[in-house]
Amino acid sequence: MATAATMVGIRSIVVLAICLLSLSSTEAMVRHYKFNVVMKNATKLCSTKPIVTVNGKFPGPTIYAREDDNVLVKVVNHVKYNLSIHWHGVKQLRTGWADGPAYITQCPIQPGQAYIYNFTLTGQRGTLWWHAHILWLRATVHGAIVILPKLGLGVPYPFPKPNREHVILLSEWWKSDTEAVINEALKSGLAPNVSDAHTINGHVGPIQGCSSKEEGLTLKVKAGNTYLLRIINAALNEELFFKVAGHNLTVVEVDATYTKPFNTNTIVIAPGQTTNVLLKANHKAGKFLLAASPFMDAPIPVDNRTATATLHYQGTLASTVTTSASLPPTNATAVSNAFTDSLRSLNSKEYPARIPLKIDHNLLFTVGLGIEPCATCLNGTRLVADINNVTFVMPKISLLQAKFFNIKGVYTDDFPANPPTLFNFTGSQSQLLKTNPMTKKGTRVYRVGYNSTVQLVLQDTGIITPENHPIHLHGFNFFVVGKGIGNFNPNKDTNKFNVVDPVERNTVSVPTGGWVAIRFRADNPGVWFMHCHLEIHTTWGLKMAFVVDNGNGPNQSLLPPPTDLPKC
Ligand SMILES: *[C@@H]1O[C@H](CO)[C@@H](O)[C@H](O)[C@H]1NC(C)=O
Ligand SMILES: *[C@@H]1O[C@H](CO)[C@@H](O)[C@H](O)[C@H]1NC(C)=O
Ligand SMILES: *[C@@H]1O[C@H](CO)[C@@H](O)[C@H](O)[C@H]1NC(C)=O
Ligand SMILES: *[C@@H]1O[C@H](CO)[C@@H](O)[C@H](O)[C@H]1NC(C)=O
Ligand SMILES: *[C@@H]1O[C@H](CO)[C@@H](O)[C@H](O)[C@H]1NC(C)=O
Ligand SMILES: *[C@@H]1O[C@H](CO)[C@@H](O)[C@H](O)[C@H]1NC(C)=O
Ligand SMILES: *[C@@H]1O[C@H](CO)[C@@H](O)[C@H](O)[C@H]1NC(C)=O
Ligand SMILES: *[C@@H]1O[C@H](CO)[C@@H](O)[C@H](O)[C@H]1NC(C)=O
Ligand SMILES: *[C@@H]1O[C@H](CO)[C@@H](O)[C@H](O)[C@H]1NC(C)=O
Ligand SMILES: *[C@@H]1O[C@H](CO)[C@@H](O)[C@H](O)[C@H]1NC(C)=O
Ligand SMILES: *[C@@H]1O[C@H](CO)[C@@H](O)[C@H](O)[C@H]1NC(C)=O
Ligand SMILES: *[C@@H]1O[C@H](CO)[C@@H](O)[C@H](O)[C@H]1NC(C)=O
Ligand SMILES: [Cu+2]
Repeated sequence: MATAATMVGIRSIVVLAICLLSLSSTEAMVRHYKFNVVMKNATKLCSTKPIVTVNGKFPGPTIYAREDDNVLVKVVNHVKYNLSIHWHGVKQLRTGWADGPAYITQCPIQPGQAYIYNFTLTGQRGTLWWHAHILWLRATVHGAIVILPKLGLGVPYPFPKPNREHVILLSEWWKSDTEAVINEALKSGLAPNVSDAHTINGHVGPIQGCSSKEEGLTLKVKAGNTYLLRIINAALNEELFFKVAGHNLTVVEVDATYTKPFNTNTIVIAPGQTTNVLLKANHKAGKFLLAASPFMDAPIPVDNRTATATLHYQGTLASTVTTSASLPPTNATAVSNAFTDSLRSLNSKEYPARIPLKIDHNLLFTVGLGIEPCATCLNGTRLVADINNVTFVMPKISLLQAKFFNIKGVYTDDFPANPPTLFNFTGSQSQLLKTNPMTKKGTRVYRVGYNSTVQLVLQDTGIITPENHPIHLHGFNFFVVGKGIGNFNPNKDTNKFNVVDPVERNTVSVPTGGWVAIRFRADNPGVWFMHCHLEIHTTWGLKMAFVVDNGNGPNQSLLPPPTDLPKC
C-alpha cells in the first residue's frame, strides 16, 4: 500500500512531467507572478522622493505569457494607500472580477491585504500593459505585458521575425508626490501641475538630467539586425510623439492587434495605447537619439520637455557624437493625423477583422469639461468633466458586485444614449459661451444585451475648451470606423465609414474639436468601465460604464467572484 509520502512523490513527478510537456508542446500554461507593492526612494532630476512601486521597481516588472495562458498575479499591498491593478487591454472574458478598476469591478485591496488576479489571455497576443487603477498611483505603478504568440505556429508573427525585442515604456516624472498634485488641483478647482519630465523606461535621459549620473537608457544594436520595439504610453496626462533619429519605424501592431505594416518616422501614442514597430539597424555604426515629446493641439499647458535615450550601434567609437532627432512641434496636429489615419487592421485570413455590420445600439456621447460650484475654490467653481452631461460619481461598492449580487441603489441603468441638449458642440467660443457649463452628477450605466452590437460616436465639446481625449474601453477591443473634425453628421459621415479594415484597439483619441466612431460586439458579460485615459479627466468625472447582461448559453455568464475578492 502506498504511503502518503510516496503518493506526494508520485504526484510531484507527474506535475513535473506535465510542466515539461507544456514547455515543449503548444499547451497553454499557468503563469504565476507576485507583486509586492512597496515604497521605494527614487532619485531623478537631482531630488529623491519615496514612490509607490511593484517589487521596488520603476517601471514595474514585465509580465511575459503566451496567448491562451492563464495568468495569476498575487498583489500584496504593503503601502498606506488603497490599491487595485488593471490589466489594460486584457479582454477578461467572463472574469470581470480580475479587471481591476476600483469601485467598478472590485473594492480596493486595502493596506495589509492581498488579492490574486486570475485571468486568461484568450485569443490575444501582442503588447499590453498593467497599471494601478485608483487615485493617481499609476504614475509609478505600471509595467508591460508581453503576450507572445502560441508556440508551434509555422510563422510566429505575420511579419519578418525580429532579431531581438525591447519594451519601451514612456512615462512622466514629478518632483512632487502625485497625490499632492491632484489633491491640490481638486482643492483649487483648477488644472493640476504638469510633470517635470518625461521618461523612457524610467530614465529622463542625458538632455534633461541635472548631472552626468542620469545618462539615460542605451539600446545596443547590431548593424543589419531588426528590432521589435514594444512602445507603451504610461503617462498620466500627455499624448506623446516618439521617434528615432536617422531611422524609419514600421508599425505592425497597436493595442495587441496586428496592423497592415506601414513606415513612418514619427509615431503618436496616447496614454493607454501601445504600438509595436520594427526598427531596422540600417547604418554601419553610430549613436542615434530616441526621443519622446508631448502632442497637445489645444491651449492647455503641458510638460514640453523631451525624454531621450540612445540607440548605440555595436562597434561605435565612444567619442562619436549622437545624431539628434527633430521632433514635431507640440501642436503638430497634421503629424498626429498622418499617423492615426495610416492605421488599418491586418484583416488577414488568420487575423480577420470582424466588424459588426448590423447595429443594435446607436449611441452619441459628448465628451468634455464643465464646471461645478465650489465655495472654497479659487474661482468659486471647480473644473469637472462629463459624458453626455453626466459627471460620473464613484459608488461605495463596486458596480460589478452590485450587479452580481443584485444590490439596489448603487447605480441606475439610465445612462443617456444621446446628449440631453443638442448644440453646436464644436462651435465658436461666443456660441459655446451661451451653453450652460454645469453638469449633472450620477452613477449611471448603459445596459446592453449579451452579444448585441454597439456603434458609439464620441464627440468632443468645446464648452470649456476643445481638447483631445484618449478614450479607453475595458473588456473589449473596438473598431475605429470613422473620424472627423467638427460635429458628427450621421447623414453625411456614416457613408464614409471604413467597415472593411478599420484599426482595432482599446484606446482611441477623440480629436480636438472633432469626433470618432467605434463599433464593438458586447460578447463579454460584466461591467465595463469606459473613461478618458488622461488621468485628470477621469478624476474630474469623464467616465461611465457599460453593463453587459449574461447570455443564455453555457459559457455566456459572468463567473462567480473569487473567494479572496476584496471587501469594502
Ligand atoms: C527614504 O529616504 C528617507 C531619508 O533618507 C528615509 O527616512 C526613508 O526611510 C527612505 N524610505 C524608503 C522606503 O526607503
Ligand atoms: C482561476 O479561475 C478559473 C476560472 O476561470 C478557475 O478554474 C481556477 O481554479 C482559478 N485559479 C485559481 C488559482 O484560483
Ligand atoms: C504646483 O506648482 C506651483 C507653481 O510652480 C507650486 O507652487 C506648487 O507647490 C506645486 N504643487 C505641488 C503639489 O507640487
Ligand atoms: C524613411 O522613409 C522615407 C519614405 O519611405 C524615405 O524617403 C527616407 O529616406 C527614409 N529614411 C530613413 C532614415 O531611412
Ligand atoms: C516649454 O514651456 C515653458 C513654460 O510653459 C516655456 O517657457 C518654454 O518656452 C517651452 N519650451 C519649448 C521648447 O516650447
Ligand atoms: C503651433 O504653435 C506655434 C507657436 O506657438 C505657432 O506659430 C503655429 O502657428 C502653431 N501651429 C499650428 C498648426 O497651430
Ligand atoms: C479661474 O481663474 C484663473 C485665474 O484667475 C483663470 O485663468 C481661469 O480661466 C479661471 N478658470 C475658470 C474655469 O473659470
Ligand atoms: C458650428 O460652429 C462652427 C464654428 O463656428 C461653424 O463653422 C458651423 O457652421 C456651426 N454649425 C452650425 C450647425 O451652426
Ligand atoms: C447639463 O445639466 C445641467 C444640470 O441639469 C444643465 O443646467 C445644463 O444645461 C446641461 N447642459 C447641457 C449641455 O446639456
Ligand atoms: C453573436 O452574434 C453573431 C451574429 O449574429 C453570431 O454569429 C455569433 O455566433 C453570436 N455569438 C454568440 C457567442 O452567441
Ligand atoms: C464551454 O466551455 C468549456 C470549457 O472551456 C468547453 O469545454 C465547452 O465546449 C464550452 N461549451 C460551449 C457550448 O461552447
Ligand atoms: C479604502 O477603501 C475602503 C473600502 O472602500 C474605504 O472604506 C476606505 O475609506 C478607503 N481608505 C482610504 C484612505 O480612502
Ligand atoms: Cu479627456
